[in-house]
Amino acid sequence: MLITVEDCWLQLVQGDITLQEVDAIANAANERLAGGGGVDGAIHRAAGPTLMEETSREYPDGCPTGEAVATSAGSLTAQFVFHTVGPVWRGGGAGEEQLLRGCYRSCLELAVDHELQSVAFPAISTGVFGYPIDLAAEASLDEVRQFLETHRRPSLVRFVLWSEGNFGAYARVLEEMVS
Ligand code: AR6
Repeated sequence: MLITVEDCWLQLVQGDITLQEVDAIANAANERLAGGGGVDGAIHRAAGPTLMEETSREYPDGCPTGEAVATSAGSLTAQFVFHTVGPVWRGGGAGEEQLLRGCYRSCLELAVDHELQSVAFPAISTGVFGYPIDLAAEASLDEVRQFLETHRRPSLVRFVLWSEGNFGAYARVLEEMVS
């Protein structure tokens, strides 16, 4: 599914983020940037050990929740990995939405700073961190749309949803958004 926002593309695909041919991919990391399971594990496995060497060297204090840091991307086709830390879902009253929005905004700011054309995102926080998928879809698609409306770049933002269910949830929200 693909829509335009100003002169940019906002796209949803189902698939594996490590295989995307884009300038940067976002990683759903933890505050220590210590690696882990889920998409974080997949990205580190596909990128190789240089990714962890670089995060440890450049960001020994990790990354706060809602923010993002950039590294190179090892063996991946992307040039950069943006490590961002989503909130753990605690019922919705602990600032989760603003923190999740912050993840997307921070990564898009890094993309603009590095003059990149394309960025791919997973559904941050919706796995181990337990953020409900429908609410995550609403917040993340709205934040990305607002960013593209304001900044008119990067040219392509792609959400890469791992499961059919997650793809469906994002597609429903995006359809609602354009109708
Ligand atoms: N490509 C795209 N999406 C994927 C892939 C993939 N290869 N693999 C999983 N997903 P999670 P979180 C989806 O748990 O909730 C880690 O241990 C998955 O279906 O990876 O932000 C970190 O180190 C889900 O919808 O991230 C942190 O400690 C989404 O990615 C913690 O988990 C996010 O699930 C972060 O938890």
